[in-house]
Amino acid sequence: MKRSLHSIQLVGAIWLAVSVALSLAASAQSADAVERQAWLRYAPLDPQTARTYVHLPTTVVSLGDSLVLRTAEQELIRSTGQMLGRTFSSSRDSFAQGAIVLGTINSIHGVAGALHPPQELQPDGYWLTTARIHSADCLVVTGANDRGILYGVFALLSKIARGDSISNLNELRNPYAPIRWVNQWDNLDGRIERGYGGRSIFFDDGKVRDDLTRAGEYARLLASIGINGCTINNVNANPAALEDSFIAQVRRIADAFRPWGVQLAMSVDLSSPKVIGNTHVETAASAVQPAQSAAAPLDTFDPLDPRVADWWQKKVDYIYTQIPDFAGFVVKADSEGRSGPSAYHRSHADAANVIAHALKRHGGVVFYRAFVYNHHLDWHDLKNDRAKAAYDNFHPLDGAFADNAIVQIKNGPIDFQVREPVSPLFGGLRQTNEAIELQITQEYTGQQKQLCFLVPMWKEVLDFDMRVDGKSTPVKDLVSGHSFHRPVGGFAGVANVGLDANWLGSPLAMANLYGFGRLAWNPNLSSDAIIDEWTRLTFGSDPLVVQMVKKLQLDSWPVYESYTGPLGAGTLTNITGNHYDPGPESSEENGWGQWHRADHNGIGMDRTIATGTAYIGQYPPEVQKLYESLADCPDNLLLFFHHVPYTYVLHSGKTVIQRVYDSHYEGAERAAGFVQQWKTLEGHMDDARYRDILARFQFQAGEAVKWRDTICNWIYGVSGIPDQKGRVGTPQGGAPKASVLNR
Ligand code: GCV
Repeated sequence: MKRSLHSIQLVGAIWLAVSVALSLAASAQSADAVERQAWLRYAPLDPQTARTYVHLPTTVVSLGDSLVLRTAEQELIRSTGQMLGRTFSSSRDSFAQGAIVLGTINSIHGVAGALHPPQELQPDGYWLTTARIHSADCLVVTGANDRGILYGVFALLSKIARGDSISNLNELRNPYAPIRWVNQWDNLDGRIERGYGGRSIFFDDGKVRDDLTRAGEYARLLASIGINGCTINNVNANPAALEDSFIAQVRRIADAFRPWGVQLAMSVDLSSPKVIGNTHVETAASAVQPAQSAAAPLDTFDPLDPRVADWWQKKVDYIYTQIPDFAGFVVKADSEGRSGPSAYHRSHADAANVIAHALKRHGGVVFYRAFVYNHHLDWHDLKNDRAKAAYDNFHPLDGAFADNAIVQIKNGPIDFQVREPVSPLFGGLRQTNEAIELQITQEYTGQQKQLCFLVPMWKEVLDFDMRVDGKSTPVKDLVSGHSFHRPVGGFAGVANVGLDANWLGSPLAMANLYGFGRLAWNPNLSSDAIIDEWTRLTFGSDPLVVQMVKKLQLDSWPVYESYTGPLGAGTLTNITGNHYDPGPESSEENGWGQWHRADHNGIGMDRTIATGTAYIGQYPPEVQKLYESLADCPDNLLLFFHHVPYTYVLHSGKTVIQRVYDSHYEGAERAAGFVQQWKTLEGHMDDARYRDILARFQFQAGEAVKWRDTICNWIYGVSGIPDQKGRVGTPQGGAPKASVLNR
């Protein structure tokens, strides 16, 4: 009897444990599902706000039946219903009670002939307006194409989610540039280079994943911010990505993207023709099939060899049989060990053009990355300078690239550092399409473990006036093709989202993905406006939360810069290792060229025309003037451009060394302040999110102290000059440390 009671208790306990585990799993799953929605949560509005949309018609009439239009309709019906607690439904033609009408401007003219947009609608542009259609008041969401309608629907939903008025709507928005892409650096085995949010949403173990749910969800997020292309694999490309059998798998990713108007693109290795077999594709439309048995690879990848041109053409033709809306390729060549045209003494334009030519008949484009440099530079030679490489390699080729080739240029001349000047190459190409490459994944800016909202940095870059020919030529106008009337141009953001529920590895880091899309759509938006939108969409409209989250985000880049690399010192992180921890010694005495040139007498790279590497000479004259003289050079880039003694007095009146000490101490203090500021939000959001983010700020505060102490001790060790405030280089402060640089 006793035994059976025991077994009943045991069974009961197991049952309880199992059901608790199941319900925890279920609630964790639903928390995950919410997290995955990112800024597209569309939480129910409070009743008062919901009432302000009482006149919004609940019938949705779509004029057409395309895949993207159907997506737009479903998104509208589902999300308005969720936010407003009413039932929205579609109808073919029921206008009587008023309707939300979705259609291209041409189809809208079929029901409202007199409706004309106030300005021309460009591809992907949208117009939200009101009209009387069949004697009923209707809200019209229209665009030049179906993608424009989808973007218009997302714009309308964003307004409702943020409680903005939608009465008397008349809003026409065109994108600033036709190219608005994200790049993913996913490897085919499922790892992501410089990815901090889990494994690839596309690949696992050398194959495309069976379950591509996340790929579809990602495309939805991208579409909501106007992104129209996504490169799915690492720019350090595995040639196997171009095997016919792999393309057939990649087709499924394109299928997942297509409803959202996101076109798929791939990174390719230039040596592919020499690595993988030719495909023998028949070009007659009816007979296009992968080869039954692939031929042997070519013995060359020389871009000027006709067999290589033929290889690319056949490969591209085959891709378009599988993916008719394929967007194109991204190429990294002759960089960091990748093969490139130099193997055959050919130019980068030769390499880009052979691929561009193959894509041309299908409407595809090739992005050719300007991130080309020698990573075996002789560090003894003070005239060597990696920063000069992109301009030196590409400026002489201006005009030699095909019309569907785009030179993709990183924002700065080095590599996504916390502070760099803009790349001079933006001003060095007049007859070549350009795109700016920005890094959403925070490789050098805290790897999503620390908060660093990058939109203000990107704004500075995009607004920077290059003064080409002494005229206003801000970077945003150069890359979008406006300045020199180029046919294409735009924005590429290295995103590297992964399978983690919050995509990037941190909920607050998602503001960078959102902000990239918004800036690519309209670089004239302010950082404040962008973060305001993102915060309200992600956290709701509690004024305390909105104000605090915005403040923390907007403070985060300056704070991160202040304890990791003030005065444009360059890379003080561990560059031969993880690109995260402080490691100032690792920048020097190697060929990578991310040097800060600190020695006992001074610090900084002399890049002047007069005495240094002459990098400054790559800028137009007015910009040269800004940086060449010590007197004019802004403090925040001083050490990028000049080598100065530690006792050099800045515009602020402080010496360089004292500024370095103070900046690190202030930065660490402000990072600690983030914890206190976040704590004021307890009870203002769900506890899980509150605690998760609190733990991240606590961690960041510790990391800031680590950075502060490492850098301050290092610079004291190199310079021998103690901190005036007694924090470093005194018995109470950090101990002096011998440095390999103390030569
Ligand atoms: C994909 C930096 C990164 C590399 C990256 C490279 C690039 O060097 O550390 O991981 O490679 O940039 O942009 O090609």
